[in-house]
Amino acid sequence: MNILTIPARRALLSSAAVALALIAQPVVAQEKPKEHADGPAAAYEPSMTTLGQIQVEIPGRREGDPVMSQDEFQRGTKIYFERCAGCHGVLRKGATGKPLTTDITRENGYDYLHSFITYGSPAGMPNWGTSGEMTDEDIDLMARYLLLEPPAPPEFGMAEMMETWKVLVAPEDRPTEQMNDIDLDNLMSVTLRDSGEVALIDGNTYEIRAVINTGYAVHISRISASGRYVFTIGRDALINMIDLWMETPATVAQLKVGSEARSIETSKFKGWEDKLAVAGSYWPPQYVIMDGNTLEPKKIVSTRGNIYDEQSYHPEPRVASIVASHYNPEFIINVKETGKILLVDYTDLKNLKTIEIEAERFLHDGGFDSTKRYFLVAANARGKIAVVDTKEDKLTALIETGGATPHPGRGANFVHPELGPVWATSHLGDESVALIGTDPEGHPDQAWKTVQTFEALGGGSLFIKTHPNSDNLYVDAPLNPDAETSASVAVFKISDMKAGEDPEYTVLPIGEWAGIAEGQPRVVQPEFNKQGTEVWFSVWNAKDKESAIVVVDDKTLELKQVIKDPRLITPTGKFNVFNTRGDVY
Ligand code: DHE
Repeated sequence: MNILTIPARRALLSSAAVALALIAQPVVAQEKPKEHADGPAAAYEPSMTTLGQIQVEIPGRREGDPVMSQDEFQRGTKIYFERCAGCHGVLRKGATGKPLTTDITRENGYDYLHSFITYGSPAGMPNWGTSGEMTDEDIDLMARYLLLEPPAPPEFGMAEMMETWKVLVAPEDRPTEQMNDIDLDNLMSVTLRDSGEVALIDGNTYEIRAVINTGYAVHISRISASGRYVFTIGRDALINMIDLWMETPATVAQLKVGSEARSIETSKFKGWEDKLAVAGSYWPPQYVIMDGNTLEPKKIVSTRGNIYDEQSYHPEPRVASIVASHYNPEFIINVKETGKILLVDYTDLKNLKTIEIEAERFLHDGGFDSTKRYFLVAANARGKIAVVDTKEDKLTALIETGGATPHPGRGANFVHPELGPVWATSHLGDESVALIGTDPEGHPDQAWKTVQTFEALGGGSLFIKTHPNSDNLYVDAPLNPDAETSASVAVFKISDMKAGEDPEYTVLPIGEWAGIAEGQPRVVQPEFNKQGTEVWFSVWNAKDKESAIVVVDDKTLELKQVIKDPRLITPTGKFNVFNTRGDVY
């Protein structure tokens, strides 16, 4: 397939064909249970794989409990944490999925549970049995397992953290100036998901300068305000702090902050650059503030508490995205299940001041507007974007995007020719892109509203991106069930956009350009170089198959480079040092 220009609403795949596997949320109304996808899509709902490794005891037997051996219980726990806990919660108290506490499961009984697991439900429960994902034996095991009390995984406090803390190169032994010739601002830190590594790739020469061991299924990289340190976090909650000034960049400190985690950030306010780091965990539900030079844990704060609206207690509210304010010495911490956004003042950890904003449940990912004053975060299972004014420290708006399951990554900021400054998100559950007005001064009528929606390639989009120097908006669709769609990207020309009119888009066959013979690679997460002249895409294949990174010239939309290397195993997120540290997107 060559580059293709398509009028909007004639996408590669009919929007109705999008039934996203494992997006177990009620937002996509469906008549029949969802089918499972395989490969990367199946990995999308949180899978608590690390928790699944923990040894647990069968809680005290009660009368009528099914008989289960310790081995069976251990296996049931592993399956539960890997496949069910993401939606139903570690303690089975419910999240996007229904609660599965024993008062409910015992009332429903073994036969009901068995058939529910086998056939799924229209509300979003996957059909684990009929899809072939679970064997009859496992379904029987899980139906019995759910009749027993859930095990509580261990907490992870200061004592446990201190046991994992390692300073591999002390601050006084680190270089006092940059010891390599890398253009650090244009370096890309690339997640190699299934090998648990990051590749540091030179943005000018496309050369891999280092491959560094990180946590299990490493998730994101964030960069210190100075640009010297890269922080990575694995799903096993292991943080690596990498010093880019060393001759060959390497890990200088490590800390494990829990059993399951997804987010990490560093302090960015003037005077606090590189001073502190913060990480949020899925389990235990908490965040930890660390020394920004050594990762020494300073303060652990639990996020357990009441859901913002119904004010009932939630035992395991996971920490989703975290960003650092540019307007105040604060971390902005998004707590998923309670729907609260915490603005944590990091200037005095002994007398910690936190502003707690009531936002919306199921907060997930988000980014700043172009002025960096407003933070926009998706409450994705609620179809909304919450906007926080980080200067005044209050909720500005809660906006319906009109689409199913907004998933912005950090979003995309640009000036719409007719609507003024906007921030954009794409959606997991359908093909729509929503633009939200972000200029309350210059365009008060458009501010904090969904001012335009239009269609991109198809559902299953995860990330959207542009750059202040670019006239293009890129939208991926890696979780789309259609192979050609999931290997392509839609590009919209910003200067051609008109209010109320669906823009045309160009389709880039990135997967085909990668020239990969085997597998079904998905194209994920556009990321710009520092100058905004090139955009990089991961071509994400299975672990045992070839993957690649494809670099596109932003002006001509032509292929510029295909980066291939046996070390590039399952590349997904890419984090340009300059753009990530400055929140340029
Ligand atoms: Fe992510 C960001 C959670 C699956 C790639 N992901 C985030 C953030 C959270 C999150 C909370 C925001 C971090 C921040 O800004 O501080 N992700 C989760 C999950 O719970 C989920 C759904 C399932 C799981 O078990 O982890 C999940 N994520 C994935 C993937 O399958 C992806 C596509 C591939 C991969 O590498 O695992 C993936 N997530 C990413 C990326 C970002 C991210 C690339 C950062 C985007 C950015 O531009 O900043």
